[in-house]
Amino acid sequence: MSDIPIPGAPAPEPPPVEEPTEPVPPPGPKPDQSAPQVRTPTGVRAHDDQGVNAQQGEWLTTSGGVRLRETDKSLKAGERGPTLLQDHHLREKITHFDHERIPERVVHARGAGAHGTFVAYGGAESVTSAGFLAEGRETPVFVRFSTVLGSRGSADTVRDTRGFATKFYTDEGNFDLVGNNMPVFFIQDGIKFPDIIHAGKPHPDREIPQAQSAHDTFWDFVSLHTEAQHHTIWNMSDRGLSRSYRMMEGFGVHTFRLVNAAGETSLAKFHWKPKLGVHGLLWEEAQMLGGFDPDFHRRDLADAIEAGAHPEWELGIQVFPDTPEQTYAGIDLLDPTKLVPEEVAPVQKIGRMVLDRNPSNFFAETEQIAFHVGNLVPGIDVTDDALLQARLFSYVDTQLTRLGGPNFNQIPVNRPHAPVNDMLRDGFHQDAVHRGVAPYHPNSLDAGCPFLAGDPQGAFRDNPVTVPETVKQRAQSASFDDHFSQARLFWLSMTPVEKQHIIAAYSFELGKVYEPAIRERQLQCLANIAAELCGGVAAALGLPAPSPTVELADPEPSPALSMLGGSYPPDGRVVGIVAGPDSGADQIDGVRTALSGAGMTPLLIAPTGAPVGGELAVQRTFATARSVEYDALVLADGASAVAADPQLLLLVEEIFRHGKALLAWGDGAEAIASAGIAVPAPGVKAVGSGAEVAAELPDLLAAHRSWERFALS
Ligand code: HDE
Repeated sequence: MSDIPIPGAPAPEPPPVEEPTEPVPPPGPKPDQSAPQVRTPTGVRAHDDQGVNAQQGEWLTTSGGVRLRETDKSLKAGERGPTLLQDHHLREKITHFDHERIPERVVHARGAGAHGTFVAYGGAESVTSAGFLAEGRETPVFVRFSTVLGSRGSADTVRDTRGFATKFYTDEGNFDLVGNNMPVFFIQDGIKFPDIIHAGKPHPDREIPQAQSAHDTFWDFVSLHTEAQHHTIWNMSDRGLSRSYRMMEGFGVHTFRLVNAAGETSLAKFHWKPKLGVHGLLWEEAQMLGGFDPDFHRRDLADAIEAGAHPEWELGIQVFPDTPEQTYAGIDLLDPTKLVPEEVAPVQKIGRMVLDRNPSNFFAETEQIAFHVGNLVPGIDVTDDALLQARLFSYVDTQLTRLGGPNFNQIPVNRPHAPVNDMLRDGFHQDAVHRGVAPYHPNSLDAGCPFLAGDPQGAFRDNPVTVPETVKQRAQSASFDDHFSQARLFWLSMTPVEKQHIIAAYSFELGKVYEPAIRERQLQCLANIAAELCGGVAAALGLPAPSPTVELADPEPSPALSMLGGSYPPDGRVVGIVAGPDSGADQIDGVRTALSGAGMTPLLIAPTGAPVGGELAVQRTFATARSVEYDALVLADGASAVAADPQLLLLVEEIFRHGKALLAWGDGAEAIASAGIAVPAPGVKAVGSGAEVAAELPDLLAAHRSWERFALS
């Protein structure tokens, strides 16, 4: 029988450890340091090459390297007397501790990251000279995913936009693609950013609610500043409730300018397409997870990578001619509240990214990584999008406070893999010992070094764009005034069940708004988007549905905007296996092995923590298992013995209510029937033996949920 370590499994009892009296080389990892006990399908622990000891040497020292003879008692005047100021070791230890925290990001404070590799397919050479996009070129990357509004300790599963920021450590320097999981933004001009964020953050008097948009100030702002309405409908869709960071699209949002080797320019939008499809949580699941597992997305990403289910995305670009108008199919490419439907401008795939390594230290890597939209490589440039222009300023500025000075690019996770000769000097946290006397240009003392690259290798190339003679003004073009047509496009592109979720989301959020005038103003915005949407929300709020104040044509729906449809692999999907007290260990072990082999993560659930069949470690008891953790539930033969247990009934009922797969073998089907659920039903199946479970599950998980189960009103 194979022995597959399972995430969360009780660690084997360590031998009693006595405190050594002689220095010895650092011991191997303690069981509680070797987080989650998951193997790759090949049986190799992903962490093995990283070194998990907190300390590398044999002796405990001060930060000055002096060996310590005591660290448990402070220096006192007598056994019971006051502590002496001269205790340098105490002061150093406490002082360092006092300064362990740095300011959290003002937005996107809550996040998780991973290392990986990007491999270019080629094909982009005709539009960009960026070396890392040349065919076959491999580039190391670090990706940080995040929510926007919440503080660093907030729950992962709140309704929000998600950040999707990628640092490419290219041979030509760092390129940062600092995007979101939604292709449009709330505002058209960066000068409005503090306003939208102040409106979305907790109210300044009580500092509540945390990581929520369901409150007065958010809806006050977006209903007044109606260019936010398009982004807002994306938030109210299931895109605002990602199932996993691994199952999100990513978007550069702005239009960028690409430059090829001949100096020809085109405009482009960046897209990340996940191999696992785009999937959401249900609102009820998201709310439950906020309590049961606030770290759900962090855990999911790290567990999947550790288990060898490495998340993958393809990078794609939509390319447009660089015309003086900078529009395409009537859409203003400088307006970040607008997208260009994929059916109008197809997304051309130019490479693939795989995330395959978890950070070794969250603070050093995920917290200290500093993205910057101005980190551009030759061949990729910015446009005059007024939102992008403001971002070019903000991302360096914010690090000066957050990372404590101007040398944050010397922090290992930020360090370019290309040689750096920047002539920037001194400042807080200067790590380098620069030599010589001529950090200036031009110089003769260093033989003129370093030299300027010039075209075409040099970055920040000023493309010969004609700027018409104009006047200084705080204004924007009239094309930016259309705030509703693309929100309507989004609505019309949804399937019925997605529309139902959007109505429910607006109803919930506006139901939490106290000020009647704000609710009514937002209903007016919804009337301008679609009568069906407005009617549904108005009915839930018990308010009359207003008539539209703008006349909108019906755009051609864009099926690419819907999350439904398609069939996806089960990589990293979490499957609960419920065993009864007398379930046989052999069959259950066989099912677990087969599920792990197929890329899924099985968790064994039993009434108590007693090993199943006397030998299989249990990961969840009925007291600790809750349905929201699983994508599917399997009821093992022998589960009928506990079919009447209220905790199991709740588990089965919630899995069914949330449209997730239920599978049973042997008498396990009785546990499903006890919950009043017919077998078979859509996504509910009984099979003859455990051997059939692994063969059936991928099909049941392919569409994420059994959407047929959701009755549409
Ligand atoms: Fe950001 N944004 N942003 N943003 N943003 C930051 O930079 C800002 C915008 C995005 O994982 C901050 O290092 C302004 C759009 C992501 O570390 C800050 C404006 C998009 C992340 C900042 C925008 C983003 C940030 C906070 C309007 C999608 C997380 C900490 C002009 C395309 C990066 C930091 C990470 C982070 C400013 C608008 C995405 C303050 C002023 C549009 C994914 O500099």
